Amino acid sequence: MRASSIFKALSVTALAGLAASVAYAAPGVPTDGGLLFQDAATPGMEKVNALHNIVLWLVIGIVGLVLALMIYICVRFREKANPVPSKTSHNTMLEVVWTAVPVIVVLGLMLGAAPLLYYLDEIPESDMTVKVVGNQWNWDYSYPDHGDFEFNSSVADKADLNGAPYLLKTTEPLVVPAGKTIRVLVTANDVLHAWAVPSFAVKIDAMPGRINETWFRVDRPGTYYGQCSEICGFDHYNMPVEVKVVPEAEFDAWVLTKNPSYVKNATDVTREASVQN
Ligand SMILES: [Cu+2]
Repeated sequence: MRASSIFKALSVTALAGLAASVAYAAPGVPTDGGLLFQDAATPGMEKVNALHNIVLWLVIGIVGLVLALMIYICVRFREKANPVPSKTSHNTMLEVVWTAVPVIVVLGLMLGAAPLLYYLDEIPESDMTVKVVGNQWNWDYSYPDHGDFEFNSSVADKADLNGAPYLLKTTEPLVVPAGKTIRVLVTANDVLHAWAVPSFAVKIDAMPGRINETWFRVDRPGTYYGQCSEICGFDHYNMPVEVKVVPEAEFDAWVLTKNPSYVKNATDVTREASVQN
């Protein structure tokens, strides 16, 4: 094989490797060598991604500009080329510009970020609530709208993975219906934890004695992974979050396996009955 064709083969392999490492196999799952964020699974994460992509280019532009200016100054005003040093010490116009431009940039960043923070924080009209309780080192999930049944979700054994990612798969995932706005109440039993799912743009502290709330809505059924994101002790690395998003009918069937006496829309039925009376 000639040198040029070896080089071509190598570069094709490298490009393919790069493309494979950048592409994500599925949303909600981290990939070895992956770059940037995981694919967005919620409208909130889509907005975070969009803002991030703008800010990233802005940062690249600023860094590039400052670097270019520094290189220019180092070359243009070096000692060798300027045996008689300049005595310039002020330039009012320049000083106004280099003060005003960063202020405008920071204000622009604030105008982009503040509405997004409010959007993520403000819980819209929700379809159902789940309660999350952090323990050292696993999660308890309960469903107050579905008869308050409860179960525990711990890290899955290596032997039970079936191809799912190690340290992310759990013994039992949080199950929620697709296309519904889920309100999440988060607290903890012992120490600080944080319930976090990157592809949802959700990361919220779980604090003993306090209930924090957040929300998400996932339209695409699938399994999404996260981790406890507050150092909480010895097995902190060992308390993954697994959220399984399923079509509504499948969710209803799953609820019945957990709580056979649950009647869907029971409150609506009662309300209709009372209206008729
Ligand atoms: Cu934790």
